Amino acid sequence: MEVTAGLHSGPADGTSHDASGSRVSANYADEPLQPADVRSVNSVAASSGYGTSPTGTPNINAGTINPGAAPVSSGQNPMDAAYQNYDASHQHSSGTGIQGFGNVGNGAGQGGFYGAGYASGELSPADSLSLRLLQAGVEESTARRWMASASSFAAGIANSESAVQSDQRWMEHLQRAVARELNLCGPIRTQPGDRHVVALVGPTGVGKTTTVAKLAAGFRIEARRRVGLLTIDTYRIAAVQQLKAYAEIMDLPMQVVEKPEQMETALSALGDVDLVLIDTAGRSPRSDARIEQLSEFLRAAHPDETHLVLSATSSGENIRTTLEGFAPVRANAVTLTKLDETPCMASVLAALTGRDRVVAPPLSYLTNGQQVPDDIAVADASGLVAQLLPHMPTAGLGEMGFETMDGYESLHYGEAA
Ligand SMILES: Nc1nc2c(ncn2[C@@H]2O[C@H](COP(=O)(O)OP(=O)(O)O)[C@@H](O)[C@H]2O)c(=O)[nH]1
Ligand SMILES: [Mg+2]
Repeated sequence: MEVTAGLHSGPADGTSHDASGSRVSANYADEPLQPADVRSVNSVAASSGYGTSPTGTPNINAGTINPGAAPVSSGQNPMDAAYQNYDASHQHSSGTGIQGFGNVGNGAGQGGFYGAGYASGELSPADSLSLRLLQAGVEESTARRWMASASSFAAGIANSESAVQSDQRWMEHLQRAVARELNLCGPIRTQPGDRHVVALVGPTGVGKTTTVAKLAAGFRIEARRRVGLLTIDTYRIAAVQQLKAYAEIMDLPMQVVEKPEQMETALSALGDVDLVLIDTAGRSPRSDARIEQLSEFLRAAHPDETHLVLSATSSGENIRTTLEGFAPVRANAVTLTKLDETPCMASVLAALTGRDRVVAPPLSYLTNGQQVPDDIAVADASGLVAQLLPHMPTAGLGEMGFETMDGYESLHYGEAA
C-alpha cells in the first residue's frame, strides 16, 4: 500500500473517494519522509500567525554555540573569524568579484571556522559553505544563524568522526539547519459536502492561474472533489479567458466577479462544490491601493485559506518586499512556484525563514514546471533544501531521511484511480 499525502481531505472521508481502496493518509504529521526534528519544529511554528514571531523555532545565535565542543583552533568565536575573513577578502580584493573568496583561505589556518588542519590558502568546509551562502545572496545574519545551527549538528558527531569533516557532511548539517527553520502547513484539506474556499494571491506572472489549474485538476480528477473556479482578475480579458479554458477542459463551473458586491451571488452560483479556488489579479506589493482593493474582494469571499504565491526565481529581497506588501491580505500559506527555474534556493529560503522583518506564512505547495496538472507537489523540507545551493553533493541525503523532490511526485494528489 502506498501512503499518499497531497490533496486528499481528512482520512474520514478520503477513503471512500479513493477508487483503489487503499487507505489514504492526508495527515501531514503521518508523513514518514520528513525528519523528526523538522516535523516537531513545524508543528509548533505552523501555528504561529503571519507577522508574529514564531515561538517554536530554536533561536540559535552564533555566539551561543559552545566552541569547546568543536575543534576550533583559537578562543575566538569561529563564526566571527569566518565572517571577518569574508569582509577582509572583500576589502582587499579589487575587481575580482567572486574570485575574492579565494583569499579567505589565507586566514583560515589561524582563525577560520574549522580552520585547524587546513593549510594556508585552503578553505575549511564550513568556511567555504559560509562564503557560498553569502555569495548566493544570503544576508550575513541569516548565514551566521544557519551555520551556527549547522555547527551544533557537527558538534553532536564530532567525537565519533574525525575532527575535520568533509564538505558533504557540512552541507548536510547546513541542509538540516535550514530544514529545521522551514514552516510547512501541508496540503489543502477538503471534505465532500463541506465547501472550502481557497484564494491565491500574489504579484503578476508568478503562476497563480497555472497553480489554480493544477490544484483544480488534482482535486477534481484525482481526489474526486467537486471543484468550482472563480476569478476576480478582470483587468485583462486574456486572464479570464485563460482560466475559462481550464474550466471548460475540466468541465468545472466558473464565475467572474468584477465587484466585491457580486461575490456572494457568484459563490452561491457555483452550486454544490467542495472546493472553490479563487484566482486573483497580480498585484504589485508596492501599491497599497491595489492591495486594499484585493483585500476588499477577499473580505467579501471570506476564504478559508489564502495562499500567497511567490516565485522561487525572485531575489530574497523581492520576496521580503512582497511579504511585507501583502501583509494586509493576511495570507496563511505560501505557495512557491518555478523551482525548476532556480538552481539555488538559498536567498529565497533565507527570506522565508527570516526573523528580522516579516515572518512568512508556512509553505503549502511547490511547483516545478508549466505542466498542468503534473508540476506541483506538497511542500516538503527535503525538496527545498536539496536545491539550497547549486551543485550540491547529495549522496548523503538518504541517510538523513531526505528524498529529492522527484520522490514526491506520486504524493501530490494521492493515488490515481
Ligand atoms: N517554469 C515554470 N513556469 C511556470 C510555473 N508556474 C507557472 N509558470 C509559467 O509562468 C507564466 C505565468 O503564469 P500565470 O499562471 O499566468 O501567472 P499569474 O499571472 O500569476 O496568473 C506562464 O507562462 C506559466 O506557464 C512553474 O512552476 N515553473
Ligand atoms: Mg493569472
